[in-house]
Amino acid sequence: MKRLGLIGLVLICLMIAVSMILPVSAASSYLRGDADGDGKVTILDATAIQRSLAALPVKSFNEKAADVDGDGLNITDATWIQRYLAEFDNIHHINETVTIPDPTTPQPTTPQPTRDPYELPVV
Ligand SMILES: [Ca+2]
Ligand SMILES: [Ca+2]
Repeated sequence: MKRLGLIGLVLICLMIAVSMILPVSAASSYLRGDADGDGKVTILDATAIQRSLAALPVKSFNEKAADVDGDGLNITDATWIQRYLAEFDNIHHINETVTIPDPTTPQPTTPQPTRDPYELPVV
């Protein structure tokens, strides 16, 4: 019994040490269309959008996930989810995970071509 306690203590110390060494990413993700945040896209998500737009109480609401077409939250987002559920189309990639990058992590940049400032333009 005493030995198991010692092993548990060593494992806890090891987990703490690893968590301190490994960088922690602040990146987060959500499921596009999962407006109520229950981990799946259902008709309840379209209903949550409709309720939110009507200023009715919504238990849980993720506006980023609800705005499936990226133009701001409106009734069209509920329609896109209904179309997806009816297997009509899915042009906005509903039910796909969207990862928000950590804003403190530098993003790779595309090198810009350098141009000679004294170069004459090609006519
Ligand atoms: Ca949902
Ligand atoms: Ca929208």
